[in-house]
Amino acid sequence: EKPGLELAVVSVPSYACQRHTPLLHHNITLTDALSILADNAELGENEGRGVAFRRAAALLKSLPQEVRGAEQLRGLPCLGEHSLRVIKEVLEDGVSHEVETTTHSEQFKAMKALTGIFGVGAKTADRWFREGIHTPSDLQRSGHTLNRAQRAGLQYYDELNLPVTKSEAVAIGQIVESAVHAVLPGAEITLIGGFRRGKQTGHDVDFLITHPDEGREEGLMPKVVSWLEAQGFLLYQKTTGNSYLESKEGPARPASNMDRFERCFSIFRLSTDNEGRENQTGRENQTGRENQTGREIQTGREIQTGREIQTGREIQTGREIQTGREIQTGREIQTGREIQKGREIQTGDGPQTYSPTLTNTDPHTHSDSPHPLPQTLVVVGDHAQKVSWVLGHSQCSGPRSWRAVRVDLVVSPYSQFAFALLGWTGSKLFERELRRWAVHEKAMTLSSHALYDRKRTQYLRASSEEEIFAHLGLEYIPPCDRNA
Ligand code: TTP
Ligand code: MN
Ligand code: MN
Ligand code: MN
Repeated sequence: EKPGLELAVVSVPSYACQRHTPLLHHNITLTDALSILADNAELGENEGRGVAFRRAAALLKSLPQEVRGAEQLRGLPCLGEHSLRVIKEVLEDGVSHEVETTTHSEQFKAMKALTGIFGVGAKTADRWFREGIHTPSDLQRSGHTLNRAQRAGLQYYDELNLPVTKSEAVAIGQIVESAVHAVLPGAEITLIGGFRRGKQTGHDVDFLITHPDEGREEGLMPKVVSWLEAQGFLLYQKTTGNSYLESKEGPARPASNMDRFERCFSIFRLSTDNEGRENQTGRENQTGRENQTGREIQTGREIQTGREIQTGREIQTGREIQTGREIQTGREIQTGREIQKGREIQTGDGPQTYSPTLTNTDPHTHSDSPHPLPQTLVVVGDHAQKVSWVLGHSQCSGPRSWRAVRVDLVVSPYSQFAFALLGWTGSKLFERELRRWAVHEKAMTLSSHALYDRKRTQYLRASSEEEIFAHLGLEYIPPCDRNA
């Protein structure tokens, strides 16, 4: 018997929601390979295949030690034929041919770059790719009519692809709290998403808002958004009303990831200098910002006129250090790595020179100069907006003291809070597995609103995540172990 066979003896349950999956795990090389194939499948809109790779990767993330040989995998669930083949290849050769081919393919690179634009999904990216648009700068030059989200996504492309740090998330949290408490005292704000699972960086910051007096939360979002807008904190927002009550659909719509809460997808303008950050809470801020800005208040315009670029670059440089550090600190296994990978694909630079600029995504320009983009003014949409990065060389102003950050806000009635919390903490695969477990093993439907027992034909109430796990007959898995 070879040493290491003990892994096969360990019995591993097959649903990710039955397992503890920590952020840091022992099989990163293997899970990185599988997630590239999952990404590729999802970008090709082959969801089933994507899920198969994600389940295989999640299984490996939950193992207590590094897998060194394929024989250790005997008896483990979730490993399909294709995933096993890839795992074996990586174990034996260090790389998988299919993964290498994928990461180097023009289509994959283009789809990654284009779906990296906020507001652009796989369908749209694929259509553009077929038209020969491979990069955000190609898109910019194409003159395509973009919707409001996509225009913002293009305008803040670089920054939105920089990982959001935990301290930035905390600073955003203070702003959100000021806004919420200004319009509804007593409301409760909870950090959800990846940061609640213990990630040190994220692609955005997610918050769940509720109020102990059921009903008080109704119509809250437009007020919060107005407050934030008046204070100059929002670069973009799209608010959707609560459609749960009006929906005539059956209980706890099965197998859907979308919920019907009042929500807001936004881009925040986060001050990045310390002085600004201190002022960034509450009323005072208005003044703080005016002082500090004089220049920046014009930013509303200037964002579109070129200071930004400069600033964008500065921020990037400023943050490179941070990013590099984080990559070393054990990693942000998700966001940071992906970006790092994206960069590696495109430039091959070391992590300390990470620079997620558009130039990196352009195969014709990346090696030529640090700022190879044309010095042209480009008009996007009906508002004349110079897209920031096009003005890469602009010297018209000093360093910018803020950055753009994606923020998701969700409002839930108090009675649904536990379900919303569980549904919005993630990971996405963990959520999917919870719903699959509920349906297939318990004849229940779980959503971010409710849990419905189909045999007893009744809703099961819960005021905590622990109660929901108990209803589902699952051991409680804390947020930090939901990183499937
Ligand atoms: P994300 O913010 O997309 O992911 P994340 O926070 O886990 O990772 P990252 O650091 O990259 O931001 O989603 C957070 C959770 O919200 C995820 O579990 C899925 C859930 N969610 C919904 O329930 N409904 C929705 O419509 C969306 C967009 C997300
Ligand atoms: Mn998130
Ligand atoms: Mn080149
Ligand atoms: Mn989110």
